[in-house]
Amino acid sequence: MLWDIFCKVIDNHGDLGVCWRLCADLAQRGHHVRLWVDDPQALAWMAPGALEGAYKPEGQAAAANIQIRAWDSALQAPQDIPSDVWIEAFGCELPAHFLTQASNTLNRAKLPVWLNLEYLSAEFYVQRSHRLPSPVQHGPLRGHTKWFYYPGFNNRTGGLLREPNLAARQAAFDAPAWRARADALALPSQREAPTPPASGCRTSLFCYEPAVLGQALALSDLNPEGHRWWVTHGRAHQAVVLALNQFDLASPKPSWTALPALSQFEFDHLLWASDLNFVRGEDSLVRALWAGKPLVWHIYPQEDNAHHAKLEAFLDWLQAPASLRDFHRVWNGIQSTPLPALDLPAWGICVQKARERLLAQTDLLTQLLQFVAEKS
Ligand code: TRH
Repeated sequence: MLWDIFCKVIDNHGDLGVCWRLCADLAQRGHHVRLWVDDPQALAWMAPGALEGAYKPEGQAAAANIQIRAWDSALQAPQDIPSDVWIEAFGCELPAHFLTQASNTLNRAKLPVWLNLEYLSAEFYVQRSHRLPSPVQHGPLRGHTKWFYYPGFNNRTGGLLREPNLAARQAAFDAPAWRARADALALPSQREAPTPPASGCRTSLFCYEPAVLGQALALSDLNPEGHRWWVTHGRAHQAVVLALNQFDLASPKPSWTALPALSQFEFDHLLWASDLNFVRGEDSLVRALWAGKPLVWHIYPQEDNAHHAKLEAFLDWLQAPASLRDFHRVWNGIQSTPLPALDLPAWGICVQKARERLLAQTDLLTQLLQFVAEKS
C-alpha cells in the first residue's frame, strides 16, 4: 500500500522520531510511504540518507520506499498517485491545501482510510478511545470519518512499534565492541581520564533538565568504580555541562562521554550496550523497554501537570518496585526528597518482565494493518 504520513514538529524529536520509526517499519514490510513534514532537519542525523530519498535500512542494498515531502507542497499529477491511508500524527490535522486538492480530485466514496495516531500513554482513557470514529465536522471533507488510533501497553490498545527484525538485531549485537567505540568518543578535555574497563557499568543519559541532575551525577551509586556516563547530544549534554559547572570543586567529577547525535539505529545500540538507561519523551521510552535494561523515564512535562497522572499510570503498568517509583518521582520533580538508592537488579527484573508482557502482544504496525484492512 501507499501511505501518506503527516507530521508537525512541535518541539524536541519525538514527533518526527515516532513518525520515522513508523515509516521505516512500513518500508521494511514492503509498503511505500510519503512523509509530509514541516521541519525534517533532524532526519539528517536520525536517519542518514532520508532527506535525499536514499535511506537504506541496515543490511539492505536498495533504498527504502520513503519520500520526504515539504508540508506545504502539493500532489503532482500524474506521478503522485492517491494513497491508501492518511495518518495525521498526534492530531496535527492534514494541511488545508492537501484536503482541498483531495476533495477536488478523489472519489469521495473511496477516500483513503484516515487515522489520527495519538500520543502514547498507559492511562485508562486510551483503551476507551482507541479505534473510535471522529466525524469530520468542517472543511472540504466534512462528513467523512477519521479514526482514533492509540498506541498503548495492553491488548485493548494499538500496541507499540516493534519492527519484525528487532529480535534478530538484538541477538546479533556485539555490546563490548560498541562500548569500546563509544568510550573512544570522549571529548578531548576528558582524554586525560583513564578509559574505564569495558566490563564497568555504563549509563546512558537522554533527558530534559531534571533539577536533581547534579545530585545524580554525584551519587556514588551512579558512579561506581569503572563507570561511565554516555551523555546524548543536545539538551542532555547542555544540562550536564551546566550541572558540572556548579559542582563542588572538591568532589570527584563523574567520568562521561559526550556522544554525537546518533542515528535511530545507533541509538538502539546505545540502549542495548548500557546497564541503565535514562530516557525521555515517547520513542526512547519504548526503545528502552525493548532494550530490557533498568530504565528511568523523564516524562515530557505538561503545563497543567497532566504528566503526573501519566507517569503514575506507566509506573502502575510497569509494576515498578517502590525504589523505582520514588526515583521516578524525584527525577521528574514530583517529589522533593533526595534521590533514593538504586536497586538495579530489581529494576532490571521489572523491565524484563514488562518486556515479556509486551512481546506477547501484537505490535502496532501489524495491528494497524488489520485495522486499515477492516476500514478499507
Ligand atoms: O525528543 P523527545 O523528548 O520527544 C518528545 C516526546 O515525544 C513528547 O511526547 C512529545 O510531546 C514532544 O517530543 C514534542 O523524546 P523521544 O520521544 O524519545 O524522541 C527522541 C527521538 O530521537 C527518538 O526517536 C530517538 C531519537 N534519537 C536519535 O535517533 N539519536 C540520538 O542520538 C538521540 C539522543 C535521540
